[in-house]
Amino acid sequence: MRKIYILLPAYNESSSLPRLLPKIADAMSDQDWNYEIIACNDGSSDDTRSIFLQFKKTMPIRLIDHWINRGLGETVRDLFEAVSKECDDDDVIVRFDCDDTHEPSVIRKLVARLDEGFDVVTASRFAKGGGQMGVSAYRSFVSLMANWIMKLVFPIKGIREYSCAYRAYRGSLVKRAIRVFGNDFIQLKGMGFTGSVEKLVKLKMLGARFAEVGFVLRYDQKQSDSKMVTSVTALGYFVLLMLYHWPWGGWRRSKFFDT
Ligand SMILES: Nc1nc2c(ncn2[C@@H]2O[C@H](COP(=O)(O)OP(=O)(O)OP(=O)(O)O)[C@@H](O)[C@H]2O)c(=O)[nH]1
Ligand SMILES: [Mg+2]
Repeated sequence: MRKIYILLPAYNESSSLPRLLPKIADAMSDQDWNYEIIACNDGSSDDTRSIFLQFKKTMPIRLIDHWINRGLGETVRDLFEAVSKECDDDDVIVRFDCDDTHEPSVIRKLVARLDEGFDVVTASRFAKGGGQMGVSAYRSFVSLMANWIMKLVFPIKGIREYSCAYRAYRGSLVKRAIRVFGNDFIQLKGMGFTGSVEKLVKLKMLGARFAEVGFVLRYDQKQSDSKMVTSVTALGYFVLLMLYHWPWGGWRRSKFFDT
């Protein structure tokens, strides 16, 4: 039977996890799927670790521990490495945030779209039925501009949502990405939240087919503090832009279709 792997990067999310984890169990209960959560507690200084261990008694949770905070890039790298070792080609890998702004009920829609023949499906505020709640006008404007610029500089057919990392990936694609890129699947690990766009770019280089489904970002439910350092992430996007478009050997010219 096909398995759904849910990857959760978590840093100081003790206020959100007790609300989020039961929603995952609920979303999975009415599906004919096997599922497993692979969570990485990234050196949290709050109760994140013990909350995962508590829920592990009743839910299929595997916990990876970083004893020091390594940042989102390294955490997501470790999660993808772990899942690529064991997933089958037909399995589905879903990754979303632990801050209770990403509703697990969307997983069903992501998988249905994947089954239409896509390799990566993004939960998108900009697709039909999408939107956001509780986001300030200023933040909405910045996010809209950022996504518009990314569409311009990293055009990917089927993608309008670049900054939201709630996505489903086909198992075969993730295995191939780790085989081809290794540790460089997420090269800009230290550059804030850049890795989530870098992954799209790298998967495009592998010839992946992308699609979106509409989803509503529930920022009104956010309990934990924001961990995004805007300046580092903006710098990361600039570095990614350079690496991709660099005229002498930039990634844009690399093709891995035959690997
Ligand atoms: N492992 C790890 N995860 C992190 C780190 N910082 C943030 N995260 C996780 O990454 C996800 C996204 O972090 P958020 O703070 O929600 O960032 P965001 O969604 O881009 O922006 P905001 O919701 O405004 O904060 C959450 O699941 C966090 O727990 C970190 O240093 N290490
Ligand atoms: Mg968030």
